[in-house]
Amino acid sequence: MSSITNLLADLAAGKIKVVDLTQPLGPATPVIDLPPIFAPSPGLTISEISRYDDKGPAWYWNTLTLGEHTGTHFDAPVHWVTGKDLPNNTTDTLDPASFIGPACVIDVRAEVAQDPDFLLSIEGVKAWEAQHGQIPAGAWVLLFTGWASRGNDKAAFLNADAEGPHTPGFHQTTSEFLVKERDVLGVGVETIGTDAGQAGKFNPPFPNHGIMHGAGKYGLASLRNLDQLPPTGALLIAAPLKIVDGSGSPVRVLALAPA
Ligand code: 23J
Ligand code: MN
Repeated sequence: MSSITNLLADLAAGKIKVVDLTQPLGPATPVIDLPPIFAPSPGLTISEISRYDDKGPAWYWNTLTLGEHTGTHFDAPVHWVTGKDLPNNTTDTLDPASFIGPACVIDVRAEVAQDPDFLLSIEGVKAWEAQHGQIPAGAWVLLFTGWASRGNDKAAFLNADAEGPHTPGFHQTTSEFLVKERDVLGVGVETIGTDAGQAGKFNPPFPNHGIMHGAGKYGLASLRNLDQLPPTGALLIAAPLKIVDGSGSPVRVLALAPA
C-alpha cells in the first residue's frame, strides 16, 4: 500500500485525527490594533447578496469585506519590506508543496501565565529540542502560549494598556536562530500577530516579521486548539487563498495527528 492509502485507511479507522486550528471568522473576530499613525486593517464585514428571496429565490450568499490579515491567517514573505524582492513571495506564487509540513509545538504556557510579554529565547528552543529532538528543516514552529483561551474576549485577547498590547512572541535572536540554524518553514502563534505585542517598540520594530519574511519564511497568526497537538508528529496544512499579488490571507489551518 502507498503511504497515502495507509493515511486514508488510518483516517477512516480513526487512528489519525483532524484538528482544526482555526478561529471562527466573523464580524467579532479581533484584528491587530496598530498605533494610530498607521492605517488600520479592517475587521470582517458581511453583507447578504440574497437569501432565498427576491434577490435570489433559491440561493443564499454573502459579500465579504476584510483585510488579508484577519483572524486565523497566513503571512506571505511579501507582507514585509524585507521580503518584497524575493521570488515567488506572494500568495499566488508560493510553492504549494510548502503548504504542507511538520509541526513542532513549543509549550510556553507556564512562562506566559507569569509574563504576558514573554519572549521565547534560543535557550527555550534548545530545551524543547533536548526533550523532543531537533526541529527539522521545513517545519512550522508553533508557539503554544495558551493565548487562544482568551479568544472569545476581545479585550483579553488584545491585552492592551496605555503602553500598547502585551502578548507573547519570539526574541529576535530566536527568530534568527530558527531561520539560519533550523531553516524552518515559518512560525505560528495563537496571538493576533507573529510578533510580540510590544514588538513595535523593539529595534528594529516587529523583528520576527522582518527576519522570517526576509528569509522567505511564513507566518500563521490567531491559531487555536494547539492543546490538541503532540509536540512533534503532526502534519499541518495551511494553504492561503490564491490572491493575485496577495500578502496573506485568512486560512483554514488543519493538522493531522495520531488520534
Ligand atoms: C502589520 C504591522 C505589524 C504587524 C502585523 C501587520 C501583523 O501582525 C500581521 O498580521 O502580519 S505585527
Ligand atoms: Mn499577518
